[in-house]
Amino acid sequence: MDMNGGQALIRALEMEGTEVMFGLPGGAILPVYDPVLDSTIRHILVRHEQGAGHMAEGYAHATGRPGVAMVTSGPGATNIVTPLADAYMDSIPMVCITGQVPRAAIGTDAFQECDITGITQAVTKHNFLVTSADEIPLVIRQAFHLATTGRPGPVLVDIPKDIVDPTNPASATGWDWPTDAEVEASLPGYHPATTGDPEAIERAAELILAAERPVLYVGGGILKARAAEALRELAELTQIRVVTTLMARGAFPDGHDLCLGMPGMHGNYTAVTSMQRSDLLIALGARFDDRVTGKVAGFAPEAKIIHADIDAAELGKVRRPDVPIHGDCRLIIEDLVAALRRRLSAGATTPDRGPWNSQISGWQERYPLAYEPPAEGDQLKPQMVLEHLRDSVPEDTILASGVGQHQMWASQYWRFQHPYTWINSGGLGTMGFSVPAAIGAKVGRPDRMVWAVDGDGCFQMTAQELVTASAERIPVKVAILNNAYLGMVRQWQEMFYEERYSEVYLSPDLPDYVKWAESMGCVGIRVESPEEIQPAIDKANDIDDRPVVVEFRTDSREKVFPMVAAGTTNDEIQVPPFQAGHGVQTGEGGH
Ligand SMILES: Cc1ncc(C[n+]2csc(CCOP(=O)(O)OP(=O)(O)O)c2C)c(N)n1
Repeated sequence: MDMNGGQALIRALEMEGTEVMFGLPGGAILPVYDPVLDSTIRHILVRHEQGAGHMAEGYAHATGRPGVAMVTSGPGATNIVTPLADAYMDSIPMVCITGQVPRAAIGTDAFQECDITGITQAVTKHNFLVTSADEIPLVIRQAFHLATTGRPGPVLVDIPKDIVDPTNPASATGWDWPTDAEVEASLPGYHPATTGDPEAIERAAELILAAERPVLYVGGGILKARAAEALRELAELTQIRVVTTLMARGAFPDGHDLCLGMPGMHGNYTAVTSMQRSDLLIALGARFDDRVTGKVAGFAPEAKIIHADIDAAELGKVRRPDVPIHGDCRLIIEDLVAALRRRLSAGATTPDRGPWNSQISGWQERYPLAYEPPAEGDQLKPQMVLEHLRDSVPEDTILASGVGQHQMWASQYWRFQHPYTWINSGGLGTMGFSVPAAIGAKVGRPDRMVWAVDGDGCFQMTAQELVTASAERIPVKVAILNNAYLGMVRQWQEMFYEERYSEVYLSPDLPDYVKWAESMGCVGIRVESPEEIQPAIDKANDIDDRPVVVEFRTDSREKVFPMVAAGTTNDEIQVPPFQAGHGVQTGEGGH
């Protein structure tokens, strides 16, 4: 069948199962936009290319399928660099198509030319500059294969205009759809790992049975590996407590007796301290991020480490594992469960973990996540808003968040019971992530309620995508925790810069969020007093034909606790002042 490169590109995306793509056209990608009109693929026209990238990420987070974005050359391409970096850090499968100037113009500083493969080399799993129309189907197949297998990540495909432009003879091509075997053979150096080394798995089983104070340290890789069920089996079989990192919230149900919640800089006391005092950390799809370890030299000093990861580069990158296991986490866990069962039925026993379990319960009792209730006349407590929201939505609601204090409170105070219900920017920490990510998630999961929790600073970065949501009838809901500040930065200035507040004040009224929401086709609601919280949430939950924005006026003085200050060890975790004041010994570090 004869076609042009642009048609081949769209056909290839269809063949890869693309149901939706997010993008914005321009000169270099124009010829590809023409066959979009005849395609089964739904195209969502964004208002800024950053929005397209984050929508693709939100879609991928919520569905497990790769998100697809398409933008033009030059500024279109550079506008999507942040989402690519974000997807790279958080291992999100994504395929991004960029237009490029015609081949003959490359390197001439042509209008809207930029070297996007050069620019994105460090933030993509792989990228391609396609040099002939005939290559398009194979490159698209390679791109999807690379994005979705092994450690997932973003792949960029840069397409010069002349090979997709039907007016140019260079765009003429046949249609040759490569087989799976041909795709694999075309990537001879790429061998994503599958099962783990059986000997390593046996050594891991031995360590697990011998440990007195084991903790399952679960990272986002568990979700990428679709391993939540396998993890549950492992935890229940061994009765080992589980911490879920910021990227793994929902991988193990918060309501489960064995769940300790989130560790890290703003993790809860018990999750942080149990890791710190553990004698065996079983790290599954986790990468010993500095926000989890604190000062690495002082991290979990007595713990042996089992580290399973799909990416061999993670093993020993931060902390040398006693047992490294390279492979797919789901398969590794399944093999580990089988090895443990064999040993248990052959009579293996575990040491008495009673003292450890009571130590954990003691910490949970003494240091629950807590905040001081508002005094009469105070502004809303952000944690209280989140508790109301959490208790008013279906359990499988998808929650997206921005970056800052509101993100930490959302992760702390929500109750994640299902995988793929928490979407946030963990590695890159990208302000402006939540609104477009929530839109992408809702497109992928229209059956689910989708809320974005955002800060007033973050909201101002990408709010215009609510115009996209209104135009496309994507009824997401946004809760802005408006504390009139770049709150997280304000918190650091208060705690570490002697309350010298530099360039963090935003104003509560500028912009007027309700009017802004309304002007974008959304319902806008403002909440200023505690009595208004519940009715506003109920109203927002009832609206299903357009986006809703609820602005909550929150107390700017509120800080996120617990906190492990940057550069300190997890022993130095700071609980909120009203808990610290009780004179209780706070772990062996004590303070
Ligand atoms: C794009 C980007 N710029 C700057 C930062 C640094 N930063 C981290 S949190 C934060 C404040 C966020 O403010 P807001 O959205 O109002 O949320 P809050 O912390 O008040 O909840 C800033 C500026 C960032 N993470 N991302």
